Amino acid sequence: MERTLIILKPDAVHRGLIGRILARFEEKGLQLAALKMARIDRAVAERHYAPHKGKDFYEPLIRFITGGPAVFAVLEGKGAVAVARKMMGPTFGSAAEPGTIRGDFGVSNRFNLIHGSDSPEAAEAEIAIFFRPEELVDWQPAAMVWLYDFSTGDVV
Ligand code: D4T
Repeated sequence: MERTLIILKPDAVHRGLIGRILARFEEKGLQLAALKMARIDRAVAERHYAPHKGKDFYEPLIRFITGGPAVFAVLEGKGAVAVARKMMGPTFGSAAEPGTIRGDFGVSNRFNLIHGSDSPEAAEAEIAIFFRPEELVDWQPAAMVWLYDFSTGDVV
């Protein structure tokens, strides 16, 4: 199954939204493969946001993401990268549709609560930054056979 990396940013942690946001992914049927809390240090933040270096929002963004604890989760599921991105909504809280995480919980165009990998390749690279291989737990939810139809040989 495809994996994605989710980061609950310091605004989500400080606002007490960890449980509510993770619950959405659990309810959707994406399964947790790893979970931890840590502070993102400046070097990691600079690497993560390297494409934005030089932009006017770069320094405030680095301050924000390093300014409190964050929660890191690896989620698994069919098309997990795209499914999670859709659930998050677009970058700016002010523009995100109700029903999405950013649309329901935030209004800021910077404090946008959550990061999700934007491709399976990016997910593998980001997971390797935040987790050691042995921290990924290989398991199947008991309800797996009711999450997907496996009866045809495919995962539908
Ligand atoms: P991340 O990478 O944090 O998941 O965000 P997105 O993938 O949704 O969006 P992004 O890379 O375009 O932006 C990264 C981060 O920068 C903040 N930001 C962005 C900002 O403060 N001002 C801006 O004008 C933009 C475009 C918000 C998210």
